Amino acid sequence: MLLDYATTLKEPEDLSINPMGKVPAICHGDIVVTETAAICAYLADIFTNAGLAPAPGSPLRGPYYRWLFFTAGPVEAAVSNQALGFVVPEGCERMIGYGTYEQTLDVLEDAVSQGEYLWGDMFSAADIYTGSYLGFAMQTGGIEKRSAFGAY
Ligand SMILES: N[C@@H](CCC(=O)N[C@@H](CS)C(=O)NCC(=O)O)C(=O)O
Repeated sequence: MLLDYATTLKEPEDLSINPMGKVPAICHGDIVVTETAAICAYLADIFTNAGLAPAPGSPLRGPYYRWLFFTAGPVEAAVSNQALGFVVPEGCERMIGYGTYEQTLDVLEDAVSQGEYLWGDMFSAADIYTGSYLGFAMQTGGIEKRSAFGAY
């Protein structure tokens, strides 16, 4: 079924799945999951055969969560605000979770420059999410095309 942002996605049936009236959202049996990063993490944990997440309790969960949440939080907010022309006023960087747009992109650039994937040799759901976000944002002009982002 095709949903339209302005109409069908805002109808009660869909709002009962995601009260934000936004996509993506999944229903897996009785479980509803919204938020792209949460969906990636949830599916990686359910479909363990895909090998997209380190095992629960593994020390690699640290960097895995770190970069999933970094993209979902600071990166998304910084890029959206930048696209809307909002610049964090000087001196207010401490009040904002992402500090500044430049700082957030610098940290992300460093993270994707460390190896083939976000943490070492393992491709994970964090790469799916961050890679997709970077690809989309570079395509739409939300993020400047730094060479490290392109290579990643
Ligand atoms: N925080 C949400 C944001 C999702 C989001 O921004 N969805 C947009 C499309 S990319 C949307 O559904 N917009 C439709 C609307 O708000 O009417 C996530 O990470 O999944």
